[in-house]
Amino acid sequence: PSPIRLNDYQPPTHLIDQVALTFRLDPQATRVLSEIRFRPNSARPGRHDLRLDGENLTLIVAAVDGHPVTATPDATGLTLPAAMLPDGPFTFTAEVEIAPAANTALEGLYMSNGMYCTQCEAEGFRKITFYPDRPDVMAPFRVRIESDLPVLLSNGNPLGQGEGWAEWHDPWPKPAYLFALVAGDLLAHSAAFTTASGRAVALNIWVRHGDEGRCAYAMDSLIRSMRWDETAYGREYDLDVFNIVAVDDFNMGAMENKGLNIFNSKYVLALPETATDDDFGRIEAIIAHEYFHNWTGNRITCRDWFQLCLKEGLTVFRDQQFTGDMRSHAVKRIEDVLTLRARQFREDGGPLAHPVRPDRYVEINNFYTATVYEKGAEVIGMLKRLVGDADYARALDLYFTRHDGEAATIEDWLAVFQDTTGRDLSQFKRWYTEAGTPRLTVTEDWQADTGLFTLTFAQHNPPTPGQPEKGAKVIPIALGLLNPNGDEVMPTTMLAMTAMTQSFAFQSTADGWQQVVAEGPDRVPGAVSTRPIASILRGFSAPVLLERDTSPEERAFLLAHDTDPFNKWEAGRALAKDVLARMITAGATPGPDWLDALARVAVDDSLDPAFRALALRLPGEDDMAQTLHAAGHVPDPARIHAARRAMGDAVARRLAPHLPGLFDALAEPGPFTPEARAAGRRALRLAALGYLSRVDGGARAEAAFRQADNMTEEVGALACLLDIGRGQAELAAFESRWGADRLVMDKWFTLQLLHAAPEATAQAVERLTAHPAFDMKNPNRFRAVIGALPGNHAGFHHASGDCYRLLADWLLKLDPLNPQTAARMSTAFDSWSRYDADRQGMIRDQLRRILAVPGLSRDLGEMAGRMLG
Ligand code: DPP
Ligand code: ZN
Repeated sequence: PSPIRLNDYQPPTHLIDQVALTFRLDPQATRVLSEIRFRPNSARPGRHDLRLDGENLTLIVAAVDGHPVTATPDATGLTLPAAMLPDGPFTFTAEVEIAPAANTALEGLYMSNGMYCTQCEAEGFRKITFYPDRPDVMAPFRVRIESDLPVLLSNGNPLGQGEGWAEWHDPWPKPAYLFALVAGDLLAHSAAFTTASGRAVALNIWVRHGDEGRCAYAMDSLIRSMRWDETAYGREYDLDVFNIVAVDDFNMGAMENKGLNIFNSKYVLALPETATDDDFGRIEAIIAHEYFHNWTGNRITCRDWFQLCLKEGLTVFRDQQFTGDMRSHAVKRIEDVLTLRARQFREDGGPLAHPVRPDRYVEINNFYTATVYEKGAEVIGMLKRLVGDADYARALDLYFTRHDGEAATIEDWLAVFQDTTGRDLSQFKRWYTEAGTPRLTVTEDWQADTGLFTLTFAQHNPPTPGQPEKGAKVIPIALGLLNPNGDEVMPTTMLAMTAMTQSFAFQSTADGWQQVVAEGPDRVPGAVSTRPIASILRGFSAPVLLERDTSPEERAFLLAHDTDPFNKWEAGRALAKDVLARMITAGATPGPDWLDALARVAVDDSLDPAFRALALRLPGEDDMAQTLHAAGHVPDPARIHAARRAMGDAVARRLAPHLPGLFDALAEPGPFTPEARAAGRRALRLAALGYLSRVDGGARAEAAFRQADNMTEEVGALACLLDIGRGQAELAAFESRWGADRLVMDKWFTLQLLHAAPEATAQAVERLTAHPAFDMKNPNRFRAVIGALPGNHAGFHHASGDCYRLLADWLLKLDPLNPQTAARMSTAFDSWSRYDADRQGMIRDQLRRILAVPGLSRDLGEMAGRMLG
């Protein structure tokens, strides 16, 4: 199939004033009746055919203003020729039949555990009825549902309900991708919310019977999100009801349908005994994310799917701010950067690299990526850093007033910043249009006689598929200076780099260290001073690879003294990666300096336990493979694995005297609470238990597993045991305790795969996929096993190539049923070019094998093709 291109965008030929839908639900034969008020779009003068999208629909009857339509649908839709359309407004009516029970792709209207639900983003509505399925066609919807099921939901406000029917009306014009319908035997966990201006909103979380007791945390997160958006962005909710439904079979995390969010049950249901602290954190973040879409996505939507980052980047940015406010900005930032590097930098450095705003796609579902979401959020963070908080707030206010009710573009988004600040953002826009992670190198110069300290930055923007050459990016570089005593002598200062190479000079003055003009008549003589220590790219102020020739002593100094928590962590991280890289490439052993520095952080009670837990986490194997590859090495997965284990053992021996004390002191008194402070203590306690298990043979972890009264510690202790090759009895106990709980059992599947020995990983896949509870049709279960495979780096890349073959086998099995999830999971192969020729050949063989399969989906076909290059 040929790609769809941004440059080919044309406004719609017709707009819609009103949509009325009636659903007569039936698993095999649902009838959908539609009545759509069209009018010609004045932006497209002249008379045009009206193209309606439609896939897998059986057309029963259609008419224009009551005159039967004789045109017949093709495989992707129905064209109403201009000749049969009136000059002015007209009503198109249609009746179609669809089979939700046969819909395994989970796109459009489908069934999950006897309940009907929908997923229409990006292009699922065309599997429900004939419609111009594009986001720049927005309309108010009225929906009637006919079914014997007790709970019948759609978007907007309820109009009425009776025996076997319900009606809904959504007054806010919306694109079809935000349409939703749910019908099932559900129970609600309910609460009430009053908006700042006094609107009473009924809040409901709808779940299957038996799950109603697991909704309290999601509801609490929703209420906090609604309040936060009022105070942080001045955005209020705009309907009388807000419904959330939890669904077990869902391709994504959740979906922001207007007034009726549909969630993967994994991101709703939680009790202390079934959900980990990470689960609680993700529930809070995703509930917030989908709620925030009500303004950034729904009230203002995207003109076309190339603009996906307009809603996703901004909404991720907003949910990150929210989590920072709720928990800890420092910890949140570190976690976000870890994810960004692991997922987005990886994507940006391989064959799947694409700009934050792509300019072509074959299948839009393949562009719900780390680049669009996470780098999209980073770009907004940079914009905010460059213009400052006050102008960011003014620009957002302008965005909301100027574009409310519209389908907007990245150009519109940048224009509100330009109009607010008077800045020219044409260079900044490259962040949206050019792919690849910039490399930023820095060199330092110190003139003792003049007291001038100069930092010279050079940026390199590597080529990516289809983009050999790139211009200089605008890079905000947050900088602080410390003196050798460890005192901060220049607080965080934002430097804006705009050239390929650029110097910034600093001098000690009567008012402390300041940026100065390096040369020329403005130069004032500086005060006598000593050379400062620079803390560069504080808070990870730009998504770049910073390359800095720093001594281990300077890194240890920053780890001990930096006032910026991100850079403090980053210094420790860089030290650990240097040590590990030398262990892998030169067979070195970890030196006492690094181990001592790590031990000081571990026992420093003045530091947040969550921060200490992050500092104790060793660099991951995939991260090391990526880092070594970037440094010009060919990573050997087996060596990386062995070296990382040796590093863990060395840390365990060095920390051994402190570990029992740490572990015991961090036990939480009283009942479990999911809040951040307690979660941070548990994270450090489990980090200590992990190292302790390497020196005590697992005795404490066994006891911790038995005594755990929450899932965080139960699964955490089990992971410690599996990590040292034990835990078989505990796995069996876990299975017999949780066998009936799908969400908990997903953890059981994943753990075994992640902790399988490299040579036993393929067998683990075979054993787990043969388990009676493995169900490839359930995306969570498929992700729990097959999706976890690349997380076991040494196993996945074992020299036998068995796991490559197994992954390809499973992708090909899933593709006919659920192409979207198959395509998503195929990205495990995107790092092939890092490895040796044998592995490259084996992976490429599997990609070629996939590509050769007749009838392969557009989704998986596009991915395999792009990865082969
Ligand atoms: N728009 C959804 C989200 O990111 C994904 N389909 O929230
Ligand atoms: Zn989103």
